Amino acid sequence: MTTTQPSTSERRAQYISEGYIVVPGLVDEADRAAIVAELPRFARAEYPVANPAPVTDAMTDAEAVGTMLAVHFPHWVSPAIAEMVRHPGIAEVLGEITGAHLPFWDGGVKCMQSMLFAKPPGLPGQAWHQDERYIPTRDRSLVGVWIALDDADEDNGCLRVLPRSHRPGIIHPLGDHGRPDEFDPGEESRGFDPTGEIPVPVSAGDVIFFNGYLLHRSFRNRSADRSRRALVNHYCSAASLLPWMVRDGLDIGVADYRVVVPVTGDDPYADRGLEDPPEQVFLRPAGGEYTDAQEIIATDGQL
Ligand SMILES: O=C(O)CCC(=O)C(=O)O
Repeated sequence: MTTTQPSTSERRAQYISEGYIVVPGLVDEADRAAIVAELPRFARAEYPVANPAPVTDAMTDAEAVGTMLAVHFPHWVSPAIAEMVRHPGIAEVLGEITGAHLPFWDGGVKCMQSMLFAKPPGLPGQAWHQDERYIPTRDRSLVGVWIALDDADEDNGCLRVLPRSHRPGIIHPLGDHGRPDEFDPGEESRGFDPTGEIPVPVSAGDVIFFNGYLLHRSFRNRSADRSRRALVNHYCSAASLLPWMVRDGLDIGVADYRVVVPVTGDDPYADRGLEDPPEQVFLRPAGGEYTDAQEIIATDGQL
């Protein structure tokens, strides 16, 4: 894979046109290793976990990590991952592209979510979806930042995208995917032509940036012995209100999720303050639902 970096304006133009860009080698080996080292700590519940995995001391780290597909919101409790949310190279690219669809954007960016994927051999992918469906910014500033912790290819279930599918700026309806062998529980976007879908193979340390309206999915990890680990963080314009995980009874027009991390620029809502994150993260177990754990956190009184 080439390591030639495109210019800032080329990256921005490709992001606007295609809905995603790949920046090779953005995360160095030390940072990559620091994130990878966090996975067994979550599997062994060395950090506070709402739904701990069935892991014993006798298990190797690989066996322990093999019990889970992903960790939700690891940056709430892991200093290494909190640092990665504000990684300078990633912040620089976000400063170029986050408001690429907003002519008067002032450069402010905040992070609201992280997910640490283990995806060991045999574990399923995610069916077609648009992240904007779940994290509503509605101003086209939502960016997924997919940090490859392993080489990822079609064999171990790399990210797959439908280039240019972000262009209409519409949210597609959802339905059952009916393929539990391929995808984890969760619905699938419908009502679009998937012709033109492409895999996005990357090397460890490469970073994919994709628009929140871009249709994407991943397949099962079919490899015999290769994990497909990735840290995926989500960001948006600091000016976006985020009616996400809205408390009962709150006016949706003013609801604003404030468990966020300021990354670049000014926070125009700074006078509201930030909210502390919940004290526990939750795991998406291998082969299991995770809604209950999400509810535990959502009713923890802090979201
Ligand atoms: O990494 C994957 O397999 C899917 C990630 C994804 O769909 C997302 O972060 O929205």
